[in-house]
Amino acid sequence: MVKKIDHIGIAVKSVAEARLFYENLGLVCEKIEVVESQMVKTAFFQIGEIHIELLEPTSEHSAVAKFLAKNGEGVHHIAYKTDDIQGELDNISKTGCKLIHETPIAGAGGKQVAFLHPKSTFGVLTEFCMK
Ligand code: CMX
Repeated sequence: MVKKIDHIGIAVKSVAEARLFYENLGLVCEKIEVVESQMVKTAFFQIGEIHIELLEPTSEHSAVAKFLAKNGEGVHHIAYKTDDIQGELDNISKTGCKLIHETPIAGAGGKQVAFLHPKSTFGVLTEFCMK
């Protein structure tokens, strides 16, 4: 079972510009990290038990670059925390849900992550993540 929402990913053109909005809300940027495998620069802000993750593409080939070109800036994905990421993937795939990753990959913050296709999740790109 998923435990809670871990973070909400927001696609932005520039982390340097967008972070100011969140800092003006009083949130503190915990870290900025480039995730090479996903071709993104990320910035994390904690609020309560969850995080806001800003996502800036580092390459025109990034999934986030494609999202920005089509939709502009905005909510990109919701990530759910789990203690058994492979179990979540196996369970949800049995329901017919289309997986983007059949096994976890390395994500930001040393987490294992895996995405479900938005066409199987009522239009919301969905991530499982596990520390
Ligand atoms: N939310 C909702 N729908 C989305 C979406 C998103 N973030 N990204 C794409 N889609 C929609 C597209 O609009 C398209 O819809 P239509 O067919 O109605 O036009 C559909 O999904 C398929 O899109 P596509 O153009 O065929 O495929 P893409 O090449 O854009 O790939 C996706 C889409 C989700 C498979 C790809 O973005 C992916 O693999 N994402 C997972 C990895 C990722 O997003 N990494 C970045 C974040 C990493 C991090 O958090 O560290």
